[in-house]
Amino acid sequence: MELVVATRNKDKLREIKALLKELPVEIFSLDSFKGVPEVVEDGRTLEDNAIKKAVQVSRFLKKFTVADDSGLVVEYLNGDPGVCSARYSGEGATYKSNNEKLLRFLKGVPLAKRKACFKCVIAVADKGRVIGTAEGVCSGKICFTLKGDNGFGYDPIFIPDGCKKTFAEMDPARKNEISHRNKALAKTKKIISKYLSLCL
Ligand code: ITT
Repeated sequence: MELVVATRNKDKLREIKALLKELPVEIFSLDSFKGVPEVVEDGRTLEDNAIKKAVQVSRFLKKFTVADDSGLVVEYLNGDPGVCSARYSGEGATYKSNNEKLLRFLKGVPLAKRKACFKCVIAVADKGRVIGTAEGVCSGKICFTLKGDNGFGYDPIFIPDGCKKTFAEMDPARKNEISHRNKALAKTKKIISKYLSLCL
């Protein structure tokens, strides 16, 4: 069976493929198809955007689709960057410019006030219809400088609770064991299994 992951983010796709490796599905990203219209991520929440991506792509490609919308929620910044995580530092934002902006905004803030969490919402859709959504959260704090070369996005500045290393300093398999994406995908697998057995 084929499963489309409605993303062009290769880092995200790598993690999703690793986390779904035991499912009997062949995974494709949007890069495998020509002419898929860009989905405007203008929702107010991660869930809005995940649903919008999954529904539009599954309708266009007529294929079973999952979409991941995720972000970093920083308590001291009233929840920013949140749903705007990808474009936090504006037009042409990069992982580096986003991390630098965040650290600048937290300059002088002590560790006890640097609480944050990653949130991941996955939406599952088939032929333009939502089958279900699943959320995963990983809590931690923002450190003071970028550390580590693994992972992507905000991984170099995020230390999960109970850990001493940032996500970017960890082995990728360790991040996958405890991440927001793992938690959301564990629930997603149940949604997919249930739906597929109903469709058999
Ligand atoms: P698609 O919409 O094509 O899937 P995107 O990069 O635009 O790709 P999002 O809209 O979900 O994805 O934006 C999420 C941003 O949050 C992403 O670009 C990263 O900067 C950050 N992010 C998401 N998951 C992350 C993770 O596991 N570790 C670090 N940063 C992450």
